Amino acid sequence: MKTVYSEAHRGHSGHGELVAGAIVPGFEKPERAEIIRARIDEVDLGPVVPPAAQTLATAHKLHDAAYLAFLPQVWALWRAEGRHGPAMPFAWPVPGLRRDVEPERIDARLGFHSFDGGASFVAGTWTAIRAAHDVALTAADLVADGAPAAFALGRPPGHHAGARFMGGYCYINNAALAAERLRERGAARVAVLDIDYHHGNGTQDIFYARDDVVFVSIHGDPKTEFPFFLGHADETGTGAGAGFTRNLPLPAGTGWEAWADALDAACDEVARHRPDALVVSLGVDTFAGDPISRFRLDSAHFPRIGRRLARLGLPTVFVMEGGYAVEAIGVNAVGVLAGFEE
Ligand code: SP5
Ligand code: ZN
Repeated sequence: MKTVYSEAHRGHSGHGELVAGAIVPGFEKPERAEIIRARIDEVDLGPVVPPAAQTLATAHKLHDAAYLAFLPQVWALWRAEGRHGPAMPFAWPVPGLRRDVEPERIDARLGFHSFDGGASFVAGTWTAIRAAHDVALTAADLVADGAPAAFALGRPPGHHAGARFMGGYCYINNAALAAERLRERGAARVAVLDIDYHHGNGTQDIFYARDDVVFVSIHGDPKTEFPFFLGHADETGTGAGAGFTRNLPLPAGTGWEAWADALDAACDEVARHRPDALVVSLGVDTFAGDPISRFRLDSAHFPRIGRRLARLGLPTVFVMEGGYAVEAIGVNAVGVLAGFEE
């Protein structure tokens, strides 16, 4: 399959994140995409192509206009306050505080549009976000044009980004963009299957009331695992979307056997809705060696995931999400894709 990739991701580098009481170097770093890119050549997965020019029109169907307008301005507003280090919020408008007055100060606006201290900005962050957006839409177009599958190798990832908020290393929801583009290009129903370790709260937020995009996710139980505040089994959709969201939370420590059973259940759920196309939110932070996650998959399991997904027989867009064991991320991510192609 073709991989869509842009070097612009490299500008999102040198940022920090707030975790366990400290600002630490971002786990979501450029080496991730570079190592996957190198592995694609090593196993001869297929051509690597640049993204085609895209407008933000599809993003505007998924994300709030004020939120989308804010993202490209963040770095300049931060610099205007005399700051040089990474831009990051420190206060958030939880229920009990007001959200109806749009704040003015950059610190307040960052908190207003986020849910954690994990989506920070440096000089090249917006350019990388925009490139990942173009990458996801281009990969969806390849599949809409008839390719059986395509791989959107962008960063930053997207599945924690909701209609009006960033968080969890995510800003614009790349998987949601791919799903929406497949809808625009004629798919009556699209399924998003999220196999990242963390619940895809942003994707769920965006599609929760819709019956044309099914969201199915396997992830660490949010009672103990990030993003903590969404992803429980009783969340199944609302309004017209009732019955079109399915969450399969698993306890930290889950290994291949139980995870593979959940994948079977997730694939059955996808098939039951008879979608015309599939978007896979491809996180490989389910790997036992992942530094921030707690499932126990081995590198040998990732091709088996790909083979199981292939059995759905659907045109498929793979969108890169998490995976932080950088030394293994190439083998693991490309392992899924190679297994799918078998
Ligand atoms: C896209 C994606 O995978 N985002 C994940 C964001 C996770 N952010 C919270 C990280 C918490 C790490 N805590 C464990 C510290 C390990 N020493
Ligand atoms: Zn993750």
